[in-house]
Amino acid sequence: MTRAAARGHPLVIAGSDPSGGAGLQADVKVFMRYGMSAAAVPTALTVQSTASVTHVEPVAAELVSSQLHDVLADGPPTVVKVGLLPDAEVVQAVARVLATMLDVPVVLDPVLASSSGQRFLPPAAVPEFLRSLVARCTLVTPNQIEAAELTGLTQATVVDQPLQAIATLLEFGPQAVLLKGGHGGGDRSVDRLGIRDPRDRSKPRVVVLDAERIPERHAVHGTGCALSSAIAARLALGQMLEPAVRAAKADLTRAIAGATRRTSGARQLDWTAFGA
Ligand code: PXL
Repeated sequence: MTRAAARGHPLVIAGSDPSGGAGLQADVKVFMRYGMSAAAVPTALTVQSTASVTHVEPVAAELVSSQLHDVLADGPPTVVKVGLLPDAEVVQAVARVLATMLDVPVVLDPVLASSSGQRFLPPAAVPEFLRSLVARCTLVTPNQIEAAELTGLTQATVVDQPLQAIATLLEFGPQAVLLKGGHGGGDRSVDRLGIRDPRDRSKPRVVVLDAERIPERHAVHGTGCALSSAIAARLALGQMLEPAVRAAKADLTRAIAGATRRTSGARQLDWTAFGA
């Protein structure tokens, strides 16, 4: 494998998951599988097992800013992946730094709450999140629940009219939206990638990414974190958005199929499925 430094310098800005299945720890592992050593700035410490999150402790916005400042003193990253952000102040701190490097691709996984129900970003911070962060991203990767909260549409509308949800999200300013259908029903896992048309803002190009749903007897932890990091890693390798998303989704499907379980909690992804 090529030496990590030659393959890019990713920056991850995300919450710590000490169980190792999601968050910052998952992101760093995924980047490593693509041959990249990621810089990693924690935005929050969580207390959790693989089964549930019991506490979220925000990192003070000034401390997030100073970590970013010192990490970036070594030069700009080749790609940025943003995950959990715990409050409006941290959202602003991250947005301020990203505004200084507008040519760097940013993949944002809008983790508003954990699947076990623990709130991460307070509802009152969502308008700031949309205005200063979603607006600046290359790609935003909501699931249906997150898309409903970000757009103000009902979840039923997001499920029945995904193109409306994608168009509404694109109006906030990102270049592309990956609306994930993984938490829905049925025997297929259908994601939709909506890409802004620079010539006609009202008509995004939408690609349907259809994969077989792998029967899940137990939840898998960290799928959204791993998918967004895999896409970001592929962008850092110079792949175009659509092939990067297609290949990352195929990687994730294999990682879910190979997931393992130590106790009664959620399974961990098969990290070896990632890599290019
Ligand atoms: O999977 C979403 C997620 C992201 N980041 C952290 C998490 C979780 C889910 O538990 O703990 C830190």
